[in-house]
Amino acid sequence: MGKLVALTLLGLGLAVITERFLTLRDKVNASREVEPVEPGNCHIIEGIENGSEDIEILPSGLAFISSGLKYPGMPSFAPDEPGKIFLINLNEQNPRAQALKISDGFDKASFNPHGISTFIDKDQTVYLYVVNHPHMESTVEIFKFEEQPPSLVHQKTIKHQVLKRLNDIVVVGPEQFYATRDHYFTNFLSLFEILLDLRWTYVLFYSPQEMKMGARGFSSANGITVSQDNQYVYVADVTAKNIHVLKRSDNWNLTHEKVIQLDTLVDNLTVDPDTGDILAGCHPNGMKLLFYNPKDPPGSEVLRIQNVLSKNPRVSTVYANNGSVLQASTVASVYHGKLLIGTIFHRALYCEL
Ligand SMILES: *[C@@H]1O[C@H](CO)[C@@H](O)[C@H](O)[C@H]1NC(C)=O
Ligand SMILES: *[C@@H]1O[C@H](CO)[C@@H](O)[C@H](O)[C@H]1NC(C)=O
Ligand SMILES: *[C@@H]1O[C@H](CO)[C@@H](O)[C@H](O)[C@H]1NC(C)=O
Ligand SMILES: *[C@@H]1O[C@H](CO)[C@@H](O)[C@H](O)[C@H]1NC(C)=O
Ligand SMILES: CC(=O)N[C@H]1CO[C@H](CO)[C@@H](O)[C@@H]1O
Repeated sequence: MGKLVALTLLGLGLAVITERFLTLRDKVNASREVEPVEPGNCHIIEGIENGSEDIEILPSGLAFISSGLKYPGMPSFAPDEPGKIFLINLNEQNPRAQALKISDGFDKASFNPHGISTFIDKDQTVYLYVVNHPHMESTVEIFKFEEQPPSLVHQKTIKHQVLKRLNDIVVVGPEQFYATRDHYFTNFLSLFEILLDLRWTYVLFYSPQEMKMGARGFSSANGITVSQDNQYVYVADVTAKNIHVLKRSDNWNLTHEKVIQLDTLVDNLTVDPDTGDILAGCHPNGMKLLFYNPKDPPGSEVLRIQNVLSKNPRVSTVYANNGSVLQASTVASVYHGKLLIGTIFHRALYCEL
């Protein structure tokens, strides 16, 4: 009798896992070849070949790009080189990338930059916050940006047991930020986490005085950004293929407002400073990303979401490519009619809109 129960349970367990696996396969296999879309004058940015994972553009038109991410399960073309932060001036006719000099004061050899965010203080000093994964841990590094000569001066490492397995960050005040925790486990176990659809990942709020849960219930919380008026937080749930719109309260708590469902794996988000639209860097075909084949590479897709807070937000494609030009886009950021598109491990693209 006991054996029968055990067998039944085993059978049920296997059925659940099989069903979840099929769901997962559908989830990551967007089973969609992208039709090419190009907004106009686009070209590859010289000097970036090994990733442009996240992009932050300052109001002055200077852009920071994090490069060289080593992330479990993702390809890397430069697995033995430390990561870099590039600087690009979008006011130039033909912008070129320049790797920023980084001061001593932290372990540069294990620099593995992921999500980035900037903070400008009252004196117009620019600080760059970087989610770093030295030896696959998670820290937040704070740098001061010096314009002449362009360099990053390390100020501080924030390391806390709450700040584990971080993905992206959005700074909302001095040493105050929201961060996404994208998974709990490493490699093998994280597959079960996704298979069982645990939705354990979350957004947290961090400040030196207080740390708290911002919002939970994401399959895999990834990119994060805030609306122009600072009242809403937008979170990309990559495996659920959607964007969560969360309302911020005065004490930094977040409440779910709505979900914008898309048909693509949504990676990182930015807001168009001229219109307030969300720009989303997406992966149209997850399988090609997980099983990388240079002959049939993963493509790129950038979506624009207009009227985010309305009943019917409008979704349009800004850029799409099958990987022949740009592989595995993660993020897109605009600055007065100019568009920069970043990728996990590939190149970076500049377009005029
Ligand atoms: C993914 O989708 C494509 C196109 O529909 C299909 O040919 C392929 O078999 C799918 N792959 C998997 C692993 O399901
Ligand atoms: C990219 O990585 C390869 C392999 O490590 C290296 O040869 C190349 O110089 C790197 N390119 C850039 C622009 O850093
Ligand atoms: C909001 O945050 C406070 C702490 O700052 C917490 O005690 C409270 O439970 C939170 N409220 C909600 C609705 O999450
Ligand atoms: C991608 O598109 C280019 C041109 O649009 C085409 O030449 C190439 O064969 C396509 N590659 C794949 C793998 O479909
Ligand atoms: C800034 C940011 O969210 N970066 C993420 C963009 O998403 C890629 C892929 O999941 C992540 O690798 C980085 O997560």
